[in-house]
Amino acid sequence: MSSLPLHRQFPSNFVWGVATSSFQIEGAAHEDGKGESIWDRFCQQPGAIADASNGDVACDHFHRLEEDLDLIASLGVNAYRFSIAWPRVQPLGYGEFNPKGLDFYERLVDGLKARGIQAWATLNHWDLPQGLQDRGGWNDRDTVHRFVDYARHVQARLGDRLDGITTHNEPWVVATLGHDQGIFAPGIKSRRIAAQVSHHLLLSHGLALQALRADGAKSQLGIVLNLASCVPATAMPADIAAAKLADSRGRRWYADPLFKGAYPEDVLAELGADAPVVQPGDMAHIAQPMDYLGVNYYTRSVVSASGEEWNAKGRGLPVSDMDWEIYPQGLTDLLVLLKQDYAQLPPVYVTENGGAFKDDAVVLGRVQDDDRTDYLRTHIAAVASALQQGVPMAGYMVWSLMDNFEWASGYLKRFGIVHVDYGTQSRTPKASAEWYRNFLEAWRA
Ligand code: GBH
Repeated sequence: MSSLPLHRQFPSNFVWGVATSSFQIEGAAHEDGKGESIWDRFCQQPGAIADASNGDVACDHFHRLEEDLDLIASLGVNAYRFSIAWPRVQPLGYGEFNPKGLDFYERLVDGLKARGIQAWATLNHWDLPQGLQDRGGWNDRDTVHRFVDYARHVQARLGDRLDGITTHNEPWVVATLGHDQGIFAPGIKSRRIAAQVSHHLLLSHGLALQALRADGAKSQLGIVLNLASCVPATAMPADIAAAKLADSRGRRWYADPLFKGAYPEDVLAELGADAPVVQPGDMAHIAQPMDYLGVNYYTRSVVSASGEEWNAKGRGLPVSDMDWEIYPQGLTDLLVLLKQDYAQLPPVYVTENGGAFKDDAVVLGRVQDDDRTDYLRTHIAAVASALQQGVPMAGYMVWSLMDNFEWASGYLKRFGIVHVDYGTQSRTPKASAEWYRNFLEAWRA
């Protein structure tokens, strides 16, 4: 533990940001030639979204760009992480590009640059064009090549002004929640398809990196993984083995191919005939060197051999409004583990971290979300601790800039450091936003 104040534990070139994604904030679902995404479609499925809502309006960010740019700048961050909606840029995901599609993102990026804020763009934060889903989606190998075309198109227009480009946000979520559990779009329930999808996501990442570099990339290129530290529920050997397998499924299945060019043997064995079809050369494509790794961290994962869910709340442990345990030490443990396991580990950004809390009440113009402030402060301290242990930490971004469409939870869960009143679309920075601003001011001084 360092005795320096927290803000002094980070170097002056550290990247501090807030993050969002296209589907969760933009709205304008049918404007300027935008095509349908698999999330537009999924929201129509009865029972799929807790409050039966959709992304048609969301935070109306598409129409409130200038106001939101000023809001971002007011926080004192030096980076903003957002995503580009593929169906805006190429309505069907194949064929014609929409000439208007990138206008909005160009205004966004130029607005960030004018305010001295780095622009970090994610190409796929889950809103795949429905047109591609109709052709098999990520299960179809052709989608890999369609993604590379789309990535090149974005870079050709914006690449000179993007500080970072992320190929995919959380491929585990797309594969497992979208294609195995079916609780996220496109709502498929097949372990075999999910495994193939994960391979195609990784392959498209590697091929996109190669293509973007061949085109003269000026941005830092990488991927964002959702990672948890996995710990056994007890010291019983069976639980220890179960935790090891859970770590292989969630972390190593993605990070090993990226950094070591191979899928972990234990998961391959578990999948058996459901293992993905891997063509010669695929693994080498996937293992392209990256300029950075993005890590999204929310909670740890406590694993038991019985498969019984770890009920943190029932055990009296602190949880957020998602019922995810609040466990900052897990972030340090995870980052240290990455450094231990991967000799090639590039600079690491925590690209998402934050919590949902019940704070939808604006009282006299204030939202007093002390629970969120505590969450952010303790997790930033966990990053500082990883830095001291030699992990090449380069940045930290809060999820999220503002309350938004929380996927299957609809608008019922609020992750923002800025409150959104969905009736009026008025934005109110919460106490946590003030804390973050003050923290960054101290760090800059
Ligand atoms: C991220 O997903 C997304 O990138 C972002 O769009 C989203 O809004 C944000 O997080 C908040 O959800 O399921 O109880 O076992 C995070 C997805 C969250 C999936 C933690 C795994 C483990 C807890 N991950 N979750 S649990």
